[in-house]
Amino acid sequence: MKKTAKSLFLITFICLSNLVFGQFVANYDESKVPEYSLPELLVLENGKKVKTAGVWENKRRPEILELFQNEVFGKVPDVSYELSFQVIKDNIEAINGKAILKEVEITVSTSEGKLPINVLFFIPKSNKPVPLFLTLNFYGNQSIHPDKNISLAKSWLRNNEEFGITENKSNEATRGVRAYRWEVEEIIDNGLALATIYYGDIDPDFDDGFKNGIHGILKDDSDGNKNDNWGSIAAWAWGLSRAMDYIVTDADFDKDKVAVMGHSRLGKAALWAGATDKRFALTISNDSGCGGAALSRRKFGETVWRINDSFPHWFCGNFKKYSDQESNLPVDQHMLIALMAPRAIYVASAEDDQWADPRGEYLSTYYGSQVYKLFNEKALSEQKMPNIESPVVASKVGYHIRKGKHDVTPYDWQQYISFARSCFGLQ
Ligand code: GTR
Repeated sequence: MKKTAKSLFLITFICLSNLVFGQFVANYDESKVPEYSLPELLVLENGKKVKTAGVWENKRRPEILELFQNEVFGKVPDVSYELSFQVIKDNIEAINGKAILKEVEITVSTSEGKLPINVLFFIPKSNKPVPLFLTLNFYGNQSIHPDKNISLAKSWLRNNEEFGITENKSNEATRGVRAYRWEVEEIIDNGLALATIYYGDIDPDFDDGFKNGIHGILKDDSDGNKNDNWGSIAAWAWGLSRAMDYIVTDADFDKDKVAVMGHSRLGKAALWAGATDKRFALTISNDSGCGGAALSRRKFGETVWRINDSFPHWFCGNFKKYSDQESNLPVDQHMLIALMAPRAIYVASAEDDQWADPRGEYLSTYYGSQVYKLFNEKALSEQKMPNIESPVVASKVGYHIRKGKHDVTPYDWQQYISFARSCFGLQ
């Protein structure tokens, strides 16, 4: 065999055996990114070009939203539910007297049962309604800050040796274990509030055939099609909207200035929340990667096959059709970014987080931002990736890539705070 034929044979063999034996080798080589063409953002399904904000809003946006719903994240069941809000803690001095701590229990009730979701707020002392960041967290509200007044998470928690979490339960020792990811004082000092929910309160993050969490009490198979049933990301996004249902009723907050923010899988959820709920004025995706801000067709780092294989419960059944078949996807993630327009969007990556494909995250922000021109707002002008720690901002669209690993750092928060302040007219 010639040398090239031999290496071709070897590559094919490795690829096939990886697929057969379920192993996965991520591509981190830019020269091996397949050629791809993205689905047209500004062309209607009937082939007509989208030239006005009106056609975008009334025709193209609903088309794209429906595609993401049916093929990627899944549909929220069309089942009625009731919400009740109970303020369980209020007016507790926090953050060296600069803020107050409040907790609200949202209860979702359906004919199948009840689900409590606990929302923690840190609110700067102010005599007028304040803007806020609404976020999800990975290890319980008590993990984001050592304040002893924060209620411990009651729902299922992922075991974590480092944090002393065993038997899937929170405990006193988990207070503040993730505090380094949350710039609470900086947020408060800048006149914004912070709200957070433990994501497991909405839907525990493991595959149990959708029996627990909100999936267990809000379900509808009446159309006989299970393939477009909502996955966990759609459930977490739905939970963020229910928190928004409360926020709009509370005079402490300026409901027109709410930013939804999330990291990693919770960044995917924040993006879907921003896309499905126009009450969010700003959406922030921190290192959200595959199924979030990164273009799927690049197959760089984590791919659709890999994410469906590792986390079958995150997306809907239909998304499995696109495992290793990205070019058949009727959407790509630049269209998810575009769904935010003309509201604000900020996407962030980390240099060492190649698994999340920083370049793919930037490119989808760049391509998606083109829709802002229809609203006479600026789009990102450079297709070229910005330099490390040199954020690019085009009025309602922002992006940065920072040094370091997959994480949320003070640098990230500084950019979010400053972008939010500028979007919300605080400077
Ligand atoms: C990884 C997953 C990513 C990202 C991350 C996280 O294992 O492959 O898509 O969501 O988890 O959420 O921390």
